[in-house]
Amino acid sequence: MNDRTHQPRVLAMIMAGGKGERLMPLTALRSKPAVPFAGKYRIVDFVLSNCLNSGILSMYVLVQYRSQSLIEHLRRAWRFSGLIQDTFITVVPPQMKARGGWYEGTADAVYQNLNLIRDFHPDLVAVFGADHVYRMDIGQMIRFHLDRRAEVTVAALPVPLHAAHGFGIVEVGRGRQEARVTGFEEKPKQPKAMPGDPERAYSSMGNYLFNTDVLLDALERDAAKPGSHDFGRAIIPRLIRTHRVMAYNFLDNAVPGLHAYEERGYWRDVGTLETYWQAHMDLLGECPIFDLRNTRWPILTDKYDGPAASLIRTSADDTLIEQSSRIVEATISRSMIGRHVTIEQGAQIEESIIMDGAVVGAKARLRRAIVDRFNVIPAGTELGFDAAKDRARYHVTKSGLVVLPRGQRDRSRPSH
Ligand code: ADQ
Repeated sequence: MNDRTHQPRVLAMIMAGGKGERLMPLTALRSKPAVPFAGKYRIVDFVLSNCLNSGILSMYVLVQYRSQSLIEHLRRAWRFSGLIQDTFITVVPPQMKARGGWYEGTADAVYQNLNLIRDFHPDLVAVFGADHVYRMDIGQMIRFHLDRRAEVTVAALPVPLHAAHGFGIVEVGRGRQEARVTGFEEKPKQPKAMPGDPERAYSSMGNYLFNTDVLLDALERDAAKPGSHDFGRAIIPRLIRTHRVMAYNFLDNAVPGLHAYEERGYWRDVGTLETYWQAHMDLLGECPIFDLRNTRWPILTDKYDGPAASLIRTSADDTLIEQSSRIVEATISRSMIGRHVTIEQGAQIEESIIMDGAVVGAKARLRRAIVDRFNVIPAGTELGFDAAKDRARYHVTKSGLVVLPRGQRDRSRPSH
């Protein structure tokens, strides 16, 4: 501990190498943490903002697949002045140290960078994913970790049983053993419900706090073993047998400035196109489930100096519109319109996500569409009205969301 302040010295290792295959085609050219969200943000901005707002200012971001877009975003948006010692966000590319290839799982990604942890001398290492949309005061998890004399803490929350097979499922003790992790199973085929709550399972958020010595030792041992080198599959299940591993209930987290109408403990896995779209819908309405207008817990991203959006003879209801967009004689409802979007005369847009630089041609009709950046939709196009027709030409999800890939940037327009 730092003797002067008694504050633990915390280093964040942000795992941002996820492929995000279920988000295709949005992840055709970029990793999942680099996928745009809510207009100007990228998914990675949520974990980085949560760290920053929680006073964690030393962060390594571990990248892997298709990392160019992510690296460019971090360079533009997340430059630190370096005026204060040990404040940094540094991208760590795959090191190929231990073996010749890519990282073999999340634990391997951290293992191959153990020198960075040793050099920093942290008391605690926060190993966090970069794939979620959420708002979390990590300081509260740290206090929990210290109060409970935990050696490892796993952030967890109840999720509906039908979705739980996609998560690490946590079992905790009762009575005096409350919050102590007694079982952990990564993505079980038949997840167990929580005691007293048959509808939900207690799931790991993929965010962990480790005492540094425990992490170093666990990763060294793991590296010597065959099999998967993964926090969820190997490290956590092993550590619960030998160490004091606690589960921090995210629903106890209280973030400053939360509006009364918001969902307490908002956390969304945006790993599929359906959940990605749904998380955008959560931002809408008079009382959104997740309201980005929170000045006490801002979600930060790159600055953009474009002019205000202009709406000309347009009806836009329950819609978020970013800077520099120009919309003429259109009808828009329940949608997210990114920066520098052009929407032409007579277009109709409903429950859709239109990303930066896209063009929606005159009289086009879009319903439940996700349009990636710079895509140009010709005049008169209809999306979301005839599933069979859509399927013949576009990527369409089970529930009928139509997803258009990124187009090429028009060089006469800004890159943001
Ligand atoms: P998943 O998200 O399915 O489950 P994984 O694909 O390993 O697990 O990704 C975890 C994080 O690491 C993501 O942020 C991803 O971007 C990143 N990542 C993946 N491979 C990486 C690599 N090689 N290098 C760097 N970063 C990498 C995890 C846990 C579950 C938990 C869910 C919650 O394993 O127990 O329930 O998160 O969503």
